[in-house]
Amino acid sequence: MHQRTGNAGGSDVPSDSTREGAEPLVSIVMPAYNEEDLLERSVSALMQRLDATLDDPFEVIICENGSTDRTLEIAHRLSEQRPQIRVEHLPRSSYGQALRHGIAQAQGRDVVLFYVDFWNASFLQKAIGYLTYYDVVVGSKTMRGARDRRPWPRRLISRGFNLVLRMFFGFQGTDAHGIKAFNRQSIEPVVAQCLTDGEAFDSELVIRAQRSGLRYRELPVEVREWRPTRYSMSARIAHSITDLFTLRMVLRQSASPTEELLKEERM
Ligand SMILES: Nc1nc2c(ncn2[C@@H]2O[C@H](COP(=O)(O)OP(=O)(O)O)[C@@H](O)[C@H]2O)c(=O)[nH]1
Ligand SMILES: [Mg+2]
Repeated sequence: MHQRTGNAGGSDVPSDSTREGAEPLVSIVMPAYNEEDLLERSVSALMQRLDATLDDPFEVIICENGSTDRTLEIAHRLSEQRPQIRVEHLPRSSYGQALRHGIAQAQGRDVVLFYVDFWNASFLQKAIGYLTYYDVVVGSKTMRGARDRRPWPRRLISRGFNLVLRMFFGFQGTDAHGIKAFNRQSIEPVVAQCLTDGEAFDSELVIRAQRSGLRYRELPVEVREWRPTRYSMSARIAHSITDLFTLRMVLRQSASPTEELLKEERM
C-alpha cells in the first residue's frame, strides 16, 4: 500500500511526487460558479500550500457550471499553467451536479471537497491521515475545537439546519455542510444514490454515507470565508427550508426495500 505522507512542517521544496505526470493519490474537487473575482487567487494560493505541504501526488478538479462571468476562462488559464489542474464544465448551474461530476472524474484514492471561498490545507493533511481508518472525514464548524468566524446570521442558520438534520433525519454529526474528504471507492456508491442537485447534496451525501455504514469522522475546522455571502439572509433561510423538504422527499422515495422491511419490523 502506498505510504500516506504529509509534510506539515512545510518544506520549501516541492517533492518529486507533486511534479507533473505522477498518478494522483489525492483529488481535490472544487465547485466554481461565478467566481471570477476569487478563483485565480484562491487556486494559486491552494497550489502553493499543496506544493509545500503535501508529498502525495495530487490533482485539483475545478468543476464549473452555468457561470455567466469569466470563471471558465480563468479556470482554463490556471490549468494551462499547472498540469495538476483540470477543468470540468457542464452547461447548467448546479452545485450538486458539479460535485457529483467532479467526484466521478477524480482519479485519486482520496477525494477532498474544497470551495473557492474556503479551503484549509491543515484539514487536508489531517483528513488524508484519518482516511486510513475512516471512509469519510468532515470538517465541522461547530464541534469542540472548531471556530466559525462567519457572520452570526450564517452561524445561526447553520446551527438550526444541523439541528433539524439531527432531529428529523437521523444525522449523527455536528455539521453536514463544509469541506470534506472521502475514500473514493467507498463514497462512489453513495454518490450514485444521491438525487439532489442544489446545496442539499451535502446533507444527502453525509446522511446516506452514515446510513450505509461508512466509517465517519468529524474534525474541527476554523472557518472564515474569503468573501461576503452572495445570498441575503431571507434567501438563505428560504433555500434551507426548500432543501429540507427536498431532502425529506428524496430520502423517503429512495429507501431501499431492505430499509423499508427493517422499518416495518421496528413498528
Ligand atoms: N459548479 C458550481 N459551483 C457552485 C454553485 N453554487 C455554488 N458553487 C460553489 O460552491 C462553493 C460554495 O459556494 P458559496 O456561494 O460560497 O455558498 P455559501 O458559502 O453557501 O454562500 C463555491 O466554490 C462556489 O463557487 C453551482 O451552481 N455550480
Ligand atoms: Mg461561501
